Amino acid sequence: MQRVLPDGVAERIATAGRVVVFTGAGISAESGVPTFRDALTGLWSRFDAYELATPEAFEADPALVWGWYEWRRAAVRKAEPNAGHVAAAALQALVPGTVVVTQNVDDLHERAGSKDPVHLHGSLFAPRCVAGHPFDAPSGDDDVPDDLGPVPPPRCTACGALVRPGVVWFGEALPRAAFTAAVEAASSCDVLLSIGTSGVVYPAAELPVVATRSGATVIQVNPDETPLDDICDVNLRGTAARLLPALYAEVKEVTAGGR
Ligand code: BV8
Repeated sequence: MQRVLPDGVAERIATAGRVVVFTGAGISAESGVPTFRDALTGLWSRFDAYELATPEAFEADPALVWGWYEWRRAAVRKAEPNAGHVAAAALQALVPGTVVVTQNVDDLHERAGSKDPVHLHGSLFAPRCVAGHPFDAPSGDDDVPDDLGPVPPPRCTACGALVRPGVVWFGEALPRAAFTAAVEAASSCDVLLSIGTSGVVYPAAELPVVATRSGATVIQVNPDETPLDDICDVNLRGTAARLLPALYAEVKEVTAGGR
């Protein structure tokens, strides 16, 4: 397999006490899950994801926003983890102190075998009512039509309040435990891999900066330039599903004493 890492970097990862695998929408792109900056498709194409993912939008039109999340849930259910997710899970198994920290609300890291990924922005599969009661969404909604439109959200079985997606909307605080764990991991890691994120959404985008300020080696995997390029020690230009397996193979070779 063609080498992708500059000299010494595979050794740095293989011998690291702690590694953070920080991911964004790009790692799920090759699974067919549209990234946040990809224009929305179908009936959603006339909406802006940054506007729909807000408490204001849900307040104004709960059925529109709930319908959008039902559509995304169905798309993720139909998707499969790709070689990028699989390599991240394999790296976690190979290098014990590895933590996966994701901005993604899909469950593809878990389905690829990653242990306890930290979801900074919540999950599509943890709805709760606006009063905070968890809501047990009926599973098996795989037959959701592609042109699914607005769907009135269900009511909480405990208090009757509206049920909302268990995600963090713009203007909302991140779950304290998740963000604290992520900052703690980034400030004490030896290596942080930033995979498929544009680095524009805060406070998540601060994590690579926290890592580099703490002396960690920061490696970016992205086919395009991002605002993180300047703080990264290594910028690997390419897709997650192509580059992460190659990166993993090189680290494995080192741990197997092959280099
Ligand atoms: C808050 C869940 C305050 C919902 C999401 C500082 C400066 C400026 C603005 C702010 C700031 N601090 C706060 C803000 C405001 C705001 C913000 O950051 N705005 C941005 C847009 C300017 N932040 C917030 O509102 C946060 N909350 O600040 O609250 C507060 C504090 C205390 C008390 C009360 C309130 C909340 C932010 C979280 C919002 N929720 N998601 C949902 O999913 O519906 S964010 C959502 O968008 C994703 O989770 C993700 O984080 C982000 C999208 O970014 P990426 O994942 O990077 O994806 P993107 O599409 O942008 O890029 C994809 C990348 O992959 C590209 O680079 C592409 O080249 C690459 N790629 C493509 N294909 C591949 C690939 N890479 C590899 N392989 C491939 N195949």
